[in-house]
Amino acid sequence: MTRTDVTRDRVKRALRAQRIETPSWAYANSGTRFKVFTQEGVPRDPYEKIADAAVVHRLTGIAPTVALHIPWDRVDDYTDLARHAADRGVTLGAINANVFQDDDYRLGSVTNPDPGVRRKAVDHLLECVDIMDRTGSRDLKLWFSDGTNYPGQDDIRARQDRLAVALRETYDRLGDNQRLLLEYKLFEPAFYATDVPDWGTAYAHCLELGPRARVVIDTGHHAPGTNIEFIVAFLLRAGRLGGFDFNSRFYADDDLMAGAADPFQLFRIMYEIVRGDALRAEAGIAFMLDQCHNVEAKIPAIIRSVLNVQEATAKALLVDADALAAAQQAGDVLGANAVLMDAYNSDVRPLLADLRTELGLDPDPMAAYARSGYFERIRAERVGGQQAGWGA
Ligand code: LRH
Ligand code: MN
Repeated sequence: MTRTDVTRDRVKRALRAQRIETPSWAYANSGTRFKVFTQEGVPRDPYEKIADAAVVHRLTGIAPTVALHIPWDRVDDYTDLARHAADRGVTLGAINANVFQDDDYRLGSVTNPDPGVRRKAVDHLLECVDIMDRTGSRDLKLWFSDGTNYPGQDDIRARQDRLAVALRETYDRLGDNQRLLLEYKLFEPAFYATDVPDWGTAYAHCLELGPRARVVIDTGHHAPGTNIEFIVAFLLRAGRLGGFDFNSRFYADDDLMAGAADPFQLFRIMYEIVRGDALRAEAGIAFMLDQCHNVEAKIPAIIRSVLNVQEATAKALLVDADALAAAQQAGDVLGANAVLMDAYNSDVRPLLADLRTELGLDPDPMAAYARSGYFERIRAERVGGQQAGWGA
């Protein structure tokens, strides 16, 4: 066995364990404040969203869970929904709460000056934990749109106190195998101060809560120029990285396909994951997509995104760790950088095609989807009814 063969086997072994969670809402209509363009064949309910997610898993082999968003995915019988998913080879993943679409939340949800509004918001978070008990989900994912638009609009310190109280009550409601994942975002919809604006604020609240509170990094939620892989390395070292909402952006929270706008950034992020030995399931990192396919066909866009994360991971696994450590130790700046760039510039597509063949999958999932006739079928079947969306 040559050194290259050993490396290929090591990389394939690690990739076989990769798991990426797709978001139910990415299969539905989405858009911007200017327009939500509808598309043919879009799901009308969580059952159809899960059916589409199952196709992505069937073709990629590495997307076995689907994140839900409440109330967008509210159903009468979550046990039946979990059975529906299982019948199609997938399981229900993180439960995303939604306290950002109700008129009562104009001045905030859990941070609102009005205790009655805060009570309503916390009750929704607790309802989401009830749903997790029925879906068997491990993670409650919390993103708060809470913030202010003008200096003086509200007391920044008091809002942090209100947030901490709400998080505490929710955290204490979790079951032993359940976790709270706190997502931060620099701005939007708030345009002056966001109550959970950055990783430091999320991290501090998680430390205050307890060991089952971790931070989620949405790759679209940072100021331009932010070194996201530094945040990854830091939170991994602290044992407080809970997961990712992968997407990409050219400007703000564009929610474009992961790896589409900045594949090198995605590689650098996955390199810190590999370097931190955090790709394996035991590390407890939830690798999720959080995207909106406003103009492109949704299922192929999600397949492409899963493949983009897989490619970035394969390249990160190719980094010659010994050569890198030696160059870093020697202060060989260009040498060290070259080791990383060598991996990044490697064409991993043949290796991934082989891996899929070994897994009994079509080596080209995008082509396999196009040939499957699935789109033509759902376009014909899903006529009438209300297409699913954000309901915003
Ligand atoms: C907020 C966010 C959050 C979700 C929503 C769909 O921008 O990233 O993760 O709840 O998108
Ligand atoms: Mn997100």
